[in-house]
Amino acid sequence: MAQLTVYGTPVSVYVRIVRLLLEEAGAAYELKEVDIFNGENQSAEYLAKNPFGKVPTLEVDGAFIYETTAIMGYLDTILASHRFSFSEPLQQARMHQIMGIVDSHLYAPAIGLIAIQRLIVPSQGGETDEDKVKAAIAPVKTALEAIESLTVGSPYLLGSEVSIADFYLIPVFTYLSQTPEYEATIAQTPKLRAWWHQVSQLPNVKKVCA
Ligand SMILES: N[C@@H](CCC(=O)N[C@@H](CS)C(=O)NCC(=O)O)C(=O)O
Repeated sequence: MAQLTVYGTPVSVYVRIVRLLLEEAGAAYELKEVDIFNGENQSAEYLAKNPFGKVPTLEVDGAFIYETTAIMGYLDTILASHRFSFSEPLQQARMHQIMGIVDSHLYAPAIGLIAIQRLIVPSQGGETDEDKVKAAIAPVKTALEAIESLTVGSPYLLGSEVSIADFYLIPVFTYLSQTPEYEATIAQTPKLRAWWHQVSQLPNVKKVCA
């Protein structure tokens, strides 16, 4: 079995995405802290593993893989025989659409703006920038409503089996659901509301996203 090491900060959304798959697959792995809050991700040592200074990076027997989509595809292949993706082409396309929406349209407003301004800034003694939060609500709603239209929603986003699409969305919901903007952003997404109600209770979600 390959030796797996995840480099990153445990509170990172993308680190959590990778760890959800690892935990669900029952894999043995090591988590090595790279602190994105003190700039450790910009150290020469870390940039040699990931030139963009982002977390996570996965080390497999001395080889480094970065970009979460690549890491997830790799781990799904080596650990789970593609159990967390689909052989049916339309379902596979839906899964990739949800991953792409999280990457390109949801992460920045939901995490970079709402969660940072509501949860991180005040915890460090700063004041929430209400204008930034307000401006983020519409793009978050657009992204969540798009995901809603692609999903089955019960119990998992794409049906009876958990997939990489769920792993992508769960860490975003973990943070968004702790903010006062949550109710407004999910007002038009009843399937996602029901989905979150169920998946937030899963033991590995509690373990990784606590
Ligand atoms: N495209 C990257 C994005 C990863 C990402 O944005 N990670 C955030 C933490 S959730 C990060 O490293 N932030 C630190 C920084 O930007 O300095 C991936 O898919 O892995």
